Amino acid sequence: MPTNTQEGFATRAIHSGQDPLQWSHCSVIPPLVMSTTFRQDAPAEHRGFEYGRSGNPTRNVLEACLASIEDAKHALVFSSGLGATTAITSLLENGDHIICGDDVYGGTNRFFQKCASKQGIKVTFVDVTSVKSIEQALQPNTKIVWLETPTNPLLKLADIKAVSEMLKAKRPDIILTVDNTFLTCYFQRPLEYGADIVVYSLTKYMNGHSDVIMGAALTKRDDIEAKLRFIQNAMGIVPSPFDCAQVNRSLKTLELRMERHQKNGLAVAKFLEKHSLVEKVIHPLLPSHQQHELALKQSSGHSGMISFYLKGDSKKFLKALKLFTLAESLGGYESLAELPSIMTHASVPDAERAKLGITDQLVRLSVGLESEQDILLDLDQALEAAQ
Ligand code: P1T
Repeated sequence: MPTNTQEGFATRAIHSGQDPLQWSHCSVIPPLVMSTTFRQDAPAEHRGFEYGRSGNPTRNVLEACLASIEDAKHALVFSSGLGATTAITSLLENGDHIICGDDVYGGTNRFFQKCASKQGIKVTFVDVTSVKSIEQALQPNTKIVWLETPTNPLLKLADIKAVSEMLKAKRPDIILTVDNTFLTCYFQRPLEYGADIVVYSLTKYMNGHSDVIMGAALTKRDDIEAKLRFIQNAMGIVPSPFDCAQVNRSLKTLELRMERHQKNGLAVAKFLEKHSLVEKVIHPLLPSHQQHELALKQSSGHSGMISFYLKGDSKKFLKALKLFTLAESLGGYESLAELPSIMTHASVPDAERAKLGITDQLVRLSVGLESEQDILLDLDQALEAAQ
């Protein structure tokens, strides 16, 4: 018999926070509580819930389950991934400074450049593959270092442990935040490497069914939780109970889905790497990836995210796809393809995009859970059409 004291990932995803005995009716599936308000026994005397924005039983279940699978102490969910980003940024004051990776989701870049700046928050974008670049960008008013790893869309990696160690030595007051959307806690555990906050677009792999927009922030720190809990309610960036129930259901299959995304994604990466019309494939588990060793050290696998440079006409390629859907977003069971330069990353200023290499030849794939052979056949015929 195994002697593990901690339950396995899938067991926790299925059961954490969901003991039927906590509800008088003992429903096996957590109840979906849609009520926006809760009866009080006497003025300001309630049984844990007063108003749906401040707290909701279905939301609590999801937050408990998320905290368990991430090995965080606290999880807070928000109305979108960018809602979580807004909440975390609201920890700062006018005049504070953020260091953010230069290759991040276009909406994150836009939020920092166009919204956070209006609150008087300064942002420096740096290449987070280099700990030195981050160290050199530190300012006395720096309050957050924001890493996305792997990055969107170029799948570059930041060494979370090395960044955390540098910050602990130089500036332990700085909050290290890691966007773990591309890998999920199934493949990568930033808190174990010293991150203070893990942030998610739950819209992606965590929900995995492309039918919910939601975000989350997870932390082991009570001080950060207390501030974010206040912000969640006071700023009103909350998701609906229905959406919470959807994501909670989706987490049950996270392990199964991630394994299959990884298998299909790797098959696609190997196929593309051998194809004459493909200039370069970016996938952290390919030995050709510039940080392959770090990928093996820092994560236990990779999702279905792949980017590649095409020699042919990328618009013709995308139009010719039949099984893959041309659409933004990622992490759902269905395969998606997109052109970051004019879709997900159109809001990144032209010069920055050019510097990073987000050209019109760069295609991003979110490889889904369909049959491997059908995925490969579709790519093959679309590559033919792109000649
Ligand atoms: O869409 P939303 O739930 O608000 O999440 C924003 C977000 C945050 N972090 C990462 C790494 C992301 O990829 C995203 C959203 N990304 C897309 C919609 C996309 O197609 O890349």
